[in-house]
Amino acid sequence: MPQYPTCRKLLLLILLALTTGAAHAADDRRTAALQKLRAKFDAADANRDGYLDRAETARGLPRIAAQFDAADTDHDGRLTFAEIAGYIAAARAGRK
Ligand SMILES: [Ca+2]
Ligand SMILES: [Ca+2]
Repeated sequence: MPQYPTCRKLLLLILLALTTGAAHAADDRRTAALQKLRAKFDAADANRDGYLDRAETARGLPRIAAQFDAADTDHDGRLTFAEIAGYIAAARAGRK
């Protein structure tokens, strides 16, 4: 058996480990940001119904409150965590 393919396989494995490591770091940052947002959302949700109405949003997430209608994608007058997270992700993607 020649050594070369093994070497190449090892190199590929190292490359794979490096790239997935970088992807994980980005995932970790995203997860940390989402956890922070979740904590803010829960803190802002004064009546604990799982939604933020305008007043709750204004108190807890003033920057989102300014964009309330844009974030409220189903236009029911209240924001779910998914709506806020989705809005932030879209805003971030648009800024790039
Ligand atoms: Ca609420
Ligand atoms: Ca909504």
